[in-house]
Amino acid sequence: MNEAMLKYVDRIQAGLEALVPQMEERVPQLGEMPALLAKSMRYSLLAGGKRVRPSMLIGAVEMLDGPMDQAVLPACALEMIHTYSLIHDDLPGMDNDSMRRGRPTSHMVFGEGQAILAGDGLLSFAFECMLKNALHYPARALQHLRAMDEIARGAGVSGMVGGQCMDLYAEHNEDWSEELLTYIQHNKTAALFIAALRAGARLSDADEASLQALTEYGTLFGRLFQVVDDILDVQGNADEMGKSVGKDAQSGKLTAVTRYGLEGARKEAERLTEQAMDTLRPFGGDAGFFVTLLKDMSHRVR
Ligand code: GRG
Repeated sequence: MNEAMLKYVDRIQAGLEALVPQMEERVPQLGEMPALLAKSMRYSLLAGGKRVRPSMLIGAVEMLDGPMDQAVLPACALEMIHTYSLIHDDLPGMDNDSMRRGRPTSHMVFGEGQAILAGDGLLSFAFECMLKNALHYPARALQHLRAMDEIARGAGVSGMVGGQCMDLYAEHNEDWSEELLTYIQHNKTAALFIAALRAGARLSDADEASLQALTEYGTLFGRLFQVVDDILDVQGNADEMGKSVGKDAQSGKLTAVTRYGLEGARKEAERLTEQAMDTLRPFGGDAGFFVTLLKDMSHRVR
């Protein structure tokens, strides 16, 4: 993990700890979250993910001279949404995985029903926390609502949920077009990175040109992230990745590797890296964090 990211991750970790605290196990009072739900939410949330998406949100705010103190909560909320997506993605009805973030998956520990609820809980709690935060800054409520709008759309039906829908669809259909693969990469994976960057830009009152450049970076970075994940599914190590590998071809998934082969996917990763680097030009030396993030990502498959 690079140095700037470590600095962000400390704040994110502290924010998450405070938002979903450990609770005493007893029958909950009216209006209280059950300790069991807090436990299953914390189990996945604090299992040591890389925190790339929330770091990107805070990184965008820092690059654009926005209010860093107001960015931590939306960043934590974004990580809750990402964690919910991982819990649901691992369920028997989706990818049916038993390991995630180096631990048994939520449904292996808490059972399928409680795992579904841990995901539902994280998704709804993320919006509850962001709304509370927006109300805490009445003079800047519009910026917070705009940031929430970016996150809601990135996570939703025309974003991540839409991408996951087409990912599952492709497992049972022969229509493996380039267009479908791009849709899946863009929506299932890139949409949350784009949302992180655009939410950071909204909190910072960024101009249209910066929003556009960050959208392009998020799109290319997110597609690269997915292609790297596809390559590592073939050549990666389960211990290092904290999840099972070698499942994509077996379960008939449409990925850069199953569509173009390993060499084709590597070339695609190089192309996406170069294009993403170009999108950072308007930010000059201020974009150091995003340059490093991109280099770290592309080096994972070199
Ligand atoms: C269930 C609505 C819904 C969506 C699921 C996130 C997702 C969409 C699917 C995960 C499948 C997958 C392996 C995608 C590859 C890209 C990805 C999102 C990897 C996991 O993200 P990391 O590497 O994970 O940032 P950590 O644990 O570090 O946060």
